[in-house]
Amino acid sequence: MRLDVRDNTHVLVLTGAGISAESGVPTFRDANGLWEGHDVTVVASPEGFANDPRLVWKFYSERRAKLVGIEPNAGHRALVELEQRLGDRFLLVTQNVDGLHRAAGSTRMVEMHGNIRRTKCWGCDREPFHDESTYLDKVPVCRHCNGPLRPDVVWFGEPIAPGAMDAVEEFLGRAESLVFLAVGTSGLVYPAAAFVHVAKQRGGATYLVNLDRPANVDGFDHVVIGPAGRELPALLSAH
Ligand code: BJW
Ligand code: ZN
Repeated sequence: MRLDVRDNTHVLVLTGAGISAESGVPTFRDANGLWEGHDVTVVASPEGFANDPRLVWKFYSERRAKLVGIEPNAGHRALVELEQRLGDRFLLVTQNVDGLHRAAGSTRMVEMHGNIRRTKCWGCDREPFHDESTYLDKVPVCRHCNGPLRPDVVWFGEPIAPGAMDAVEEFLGRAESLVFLAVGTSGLVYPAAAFVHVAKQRGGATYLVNLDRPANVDGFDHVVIGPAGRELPALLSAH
């Protein structure tokens, strides 16, 4: 199968943890969604942070440390090539916080769940800042307000990263002919899981590349089951 891209086709791509799996980044729901016996959806939540910020920083610090030396894979690179062909008729929205799309060279890209290598303040509005430090024993403190610092990622119940939904709306607003492609995502987390339905409502053709059948599989017109590093380059190869 090939993605059907014509002269005026706009392609909106949504990626999830599965696209980074072949780079060696564990998916969110690997190990049955557990980290050291804790439910990751609790560790990655405002309630979890309020209850035990040290534990939450340990979780994110370990994940920061594991990203050192990790490289993008053929799936990330195939999306860079597609962007180069389409220019402004391309937008990539990623749920991933690992920064691998940017490392691969994607530029028309929004990180809707934030970035794990940024830190922000839980207590004040200071600008989030680049941070690769690991905090294993002590919760870091803000030098402006003395409040606890936290990773600049989006937890359940929090609004999507500033500007991300606007970028999607703006893109959909100028898409004459729309193709939507989801890659490596379980279709369990909203609003990302609903993008396929939004695309269909707007007359878009919908494609999926995933290792297994996700929760929202029924919304897709074309389904490719297999690893993204192998299937994406094939699906996106130029005619
Ligand atoms: C491969 C592969 C390979 C493996 N090749 N494939 C509507 C209905 C119901 C509930 C809601 C709703 N709207 C909102 C909600 C609430 C909530 C929600 O969705 N709850 C559900 C659980 C029901 N959503 C929110 O709270 C969101 N916020 C929001 O809506 O705000 C509204 C608001 C407005 C104004 C004020 C306040 C609020 C926020 C969601 C935030 C999600 N955050 C996390 C953590 C980020 C930080 C971190 O990384 O720690 O984001 S949770 C986690 O899940 C992470 C991921 O980005 C996200 C999605 O996971 P993903 O990427 O799909 O990974 P996996 O592991 O689940 O799946 C991987 C897939 O890849 C699998 O299918 C594999 O088979 C496949 N795969 N290897 C191809 N090689
Ligand atoms: Zn502060």
